[in-house]
Parts: sequence; C-alpha cells; structure tokens
Amino acid sequence: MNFAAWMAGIQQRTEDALTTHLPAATVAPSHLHAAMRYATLEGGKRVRPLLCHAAGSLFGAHCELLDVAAVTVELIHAYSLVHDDMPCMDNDVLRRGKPTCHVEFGEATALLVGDALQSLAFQLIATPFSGLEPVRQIEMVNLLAVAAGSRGMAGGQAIDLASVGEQLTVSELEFMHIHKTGALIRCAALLGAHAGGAGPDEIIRLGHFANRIGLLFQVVDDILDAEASTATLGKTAGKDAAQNKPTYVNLLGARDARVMAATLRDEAHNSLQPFGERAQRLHELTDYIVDRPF
Ligand code: GRG
Repeated sequence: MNFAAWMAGIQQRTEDALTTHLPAATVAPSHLHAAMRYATLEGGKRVRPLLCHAAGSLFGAHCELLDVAAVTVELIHAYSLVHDDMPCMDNDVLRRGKPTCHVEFGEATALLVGDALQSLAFQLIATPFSGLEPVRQIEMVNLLAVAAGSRGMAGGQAIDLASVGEQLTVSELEFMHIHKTGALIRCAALLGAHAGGAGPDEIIRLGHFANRIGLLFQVVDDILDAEASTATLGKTAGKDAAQNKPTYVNLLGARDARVMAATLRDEAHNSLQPFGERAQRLHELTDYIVDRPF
C-alpha cells in the first residue's frame, strides 16, 4: 500500500474511533458534548495518530489497541488547541478552517471542553484491554500523564506564554518546544511501541527518533506560520510574529530554519536505521512532516 493510501486509512480509522468514543451530542449535557465533537471531529491532519500507528506497526501491535492509543493522544491534542485558542492564551478565532471553540460555544464551555477531552483520554487509556498486560497499561497511562502535564505540554505552554516579547536563545526555544509540542508527539510514538510490546532498548531507540520528529514538526510549523496563508493553514497565519513570539524563523532567519529542518529530518531518518525496512512508515511520516501543506 502506498503512503497516501495508508495515511488516508489511518485518518479514517481515527475519525471513526473518535466518533464512537466521544459522547453523542444528543446526550446531556448536549451543549458540552456538541462542543467536544466540534473541537475534535472533521479536521486536523491526525499526525499523532499516524505516528502512533506507524510506531505500533513496527512492533506488530493490534490495530484496535493502536486506535485507542491514537485516540487518547488526539483527544489531549484537541483539548490543547481549544485552550490555546482562548482569549487568556493565544486569543485566536480560526482553527482548522472554522471558528474556534470558544467563538462558537462560549468561553466557559470551551474551558470545560478541554477539561472533559482530557478526562476522556485518561478514561479510555485506563480501560482494560484484552491482550494488554496491566503493568504495561499503567506505564502507558503514566506516559500520557507526563507528556500532557507540567513536565510536558502544559509546562511548555507556560514557558511559551512567559516568553512573549522575550529574546530566547536557540536552546531555550528548543527547551520550550521539546515540551510544548514535542512531548505529545513523542508520547504518540511511544504509546504505539508499548502497544506492540516493545522492549526497553527499542523504546529508547524510538525515543531518539521521536525527539527529532517533535522538534522537526515545530520548526516546520514556524516556517509555515511565517510563509503560508491563513487560507492554506486554516488558522491565522503570521500569528507568532504579530504576537512578538520567539520562533525559529525570527531567531535564525527563514534560510537557517530550513537548514535546521533538513538536519533534523536527516537525524530522524538516521535514528531509524536499527529498525531496518520495518520502519518504512516512520520514514515516510518524517518526510510528510516536512512537506505537509499546513
Ligand atoms: C493549552 C496546555 C495547553 C497547551 C497548548 C499544542 C499547544 C499547547 C498549543 C498549540 C499552539 C501551536 C500552534 C503549537 C505549534 C505546533 C502545533 C501543536 C500545531 C498544531 O498541531 P497540528 O498541526 O494541528 O498537528 P492539526 O489541526 O493538524 O491537528
């Protein structure tokens, strides 16, 4: 199967699983449930689920288990976007080509959407799954909690908010992004590996790859934010510069940011060498992350 067909298949599986696991909008409290579905369904590239499946396939994980793991990461991601767009944070009105959740449903509901999506993610990943050892499952719950928390994504967001108008060094910027964006991307890959029963050494090796990919994703995001249009991105373009936020583009310049992306891409590919041809999807995903349109 070629990469495009594989990607479309995983995106559809993810959409189906999210549709199933999110409470129906007809179930009370329907305003909250409608908003949760609005914020999560029919949009997004599903990069984290793709990574989870690609990593899981490396270790022969069951697709049904990968669906659950992928959904949990995507729910945390959707929650982070809802909160990030709120007036107290990035204050944005456009996400995935439509009005942001708080614009459509109000601020209080958007806050609850994030809370409830996060809780749902942990409910799903903590639900016993046949064939998955409890010790392994607890490790997966722990991974997700650390990735989403103050030592991961939420911590990175705190640094991001505090850095507006500040002059960061490249290593400070890297520290922020390893947490804000990289932690959840890394978690997606590692959950996939755990779902396939990967051993400690394999987890460490895959972790090296995931760290490169997390940073690569962010460098490309900065380049896209600076160079692509709002229509293409489906979110407000040029936001980082307008908000005086440090980015790889304004720190290094567009040319060197591209050089950095190329280096990270090479490092990501090289880190997959020990896995041989089994890592084909991860190689393809690496290239997709660089060449993605939005
Ligand atoms: C609110 C706790 C909390 C955290 C927010 C991830 C994040 C932290 C904020 C999003 C802001 C942002 C634009 C970060 C840059 C990288 C990124 C996560 C982009 C959006 O992810 P994509 O491109 O989005 O995977 P789609 O819509 O495709 O799912």
